[in-house]
Amino acid sequence: RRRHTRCSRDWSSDVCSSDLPPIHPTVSHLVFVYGTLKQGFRNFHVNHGRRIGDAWVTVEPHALWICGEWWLPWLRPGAGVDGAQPVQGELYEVDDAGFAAMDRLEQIDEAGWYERVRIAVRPVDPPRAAATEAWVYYGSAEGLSAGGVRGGPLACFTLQDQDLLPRERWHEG
Ligand code: PCA
Repeated sequence: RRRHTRCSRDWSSDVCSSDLPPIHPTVSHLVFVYGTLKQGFRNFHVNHGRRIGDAWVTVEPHALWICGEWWLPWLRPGAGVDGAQPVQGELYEVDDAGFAAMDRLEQIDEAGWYERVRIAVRPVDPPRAAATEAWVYYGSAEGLSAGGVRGGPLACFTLQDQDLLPRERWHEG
């Protein structure tokens, strides 16, 4: 009898998960940045990610150009490109909102700007550390031919490269 009483409890009157305030679980995304989103560079304020490790590098050779009117770092796949090499950058874990902010900055919905794709990256040190997949913003092929190549292919976009665009023009590009 006792057991029966316990088991016949009416659970429908209990507080259940649907009465609790909604939780918005945020998914995290790994993003490899190689240009102005790096720490200390001019768009770092848009990067709300948590930095992982120190320097990372692409597993495949890439062509990192400086492109167009705003001297933007413009990463392209390296296949068949003279001087293509693994390119250095930083890895961040970014939540949904931070990811959306980066997508807006890079104008991935606009033709001729950046495209977000997945590539393999690995820590620079130690060189044998495991590779991982991450998102990266490739510059578009159209943007490269329309905007013109100003420099590269680079192994790494440096603060000196960033200064090729005068500071008073940073807000434009
Ligand atoms: N911002 C992105 C793509 C190029 C740029 O300037 C980055 O830093 O990875």
